[in-house]
Amino acid sequence: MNYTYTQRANLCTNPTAVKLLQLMDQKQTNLCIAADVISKNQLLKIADELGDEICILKTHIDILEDFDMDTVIQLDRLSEKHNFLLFEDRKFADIGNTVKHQYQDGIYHIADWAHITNAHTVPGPGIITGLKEVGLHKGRGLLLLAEMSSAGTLAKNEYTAETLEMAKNNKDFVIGFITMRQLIDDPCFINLTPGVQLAVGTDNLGQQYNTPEKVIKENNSDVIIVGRGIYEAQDPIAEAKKYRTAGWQAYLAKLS
Ligand code: S5P
Repeated sequence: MNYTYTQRANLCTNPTAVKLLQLMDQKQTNLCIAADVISKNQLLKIADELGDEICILKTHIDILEDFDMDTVIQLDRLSEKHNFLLFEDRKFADIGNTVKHQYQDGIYHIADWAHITNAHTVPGPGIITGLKEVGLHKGRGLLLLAEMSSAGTLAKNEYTAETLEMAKNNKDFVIGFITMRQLIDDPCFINLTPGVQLAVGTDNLGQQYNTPEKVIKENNSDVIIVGRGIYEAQDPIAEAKKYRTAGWQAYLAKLS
């Protein structure tokens, strides 16, 4: 059975998962923008101009050439103004003790502003325990990379299966997956899928694209992650509206 995002919110306990599922239905959007730009002004412009179209703004905060703490103060204000969540796509991949520091310390202090972050499971479950020590009491949520969109990815078969087990054992903090499709029928795990454009295709570095319809309706994912398809368009706002509509129509079609 396909639950609405709101019905799923009522079944979950992690506050970030609840907030995300509720705001998707409230705003009628399952679009996450991957704002992979390298200047603070470009990033804040995207957040403000596209904020009403999205449920999540995904950052790679370490690609900014002029990062300062004001960047995340402004992002936080924009996330409240437009009602979206902040997802730092940090892809942690080290032992628990190291990722704890990477999550809370350094110059980015990710845990202090990012509602959501993500991790590879290659080190084993200690990576989740470490991140959880920092993020759980702040109400943050973690996504595990169960699959990747790139050609030749090693995240498949047994690796993916083990990742699902780690998620099931950490349901208080793990709110879902980066994945190409729904992998477990559990309403509290939210599936986010990158590699989305309006036409199927590839880039020249191994990225592989599927359409919003395929991702949401056929593959039963929940959130489309779109980067260059939007921010490299001539009119990013108009393009974001197209992706938002395509993603939302696919969700409605799946429900009916
Ligand atoms: O498997 C993955 C996981 C992620 S989070 N493949 C991805 O492409 N991503 C991220 O999604 C990637 O880091 C980038 O920020 C975004 C895709 O960007 P696009 O420009 O190809 O849409």
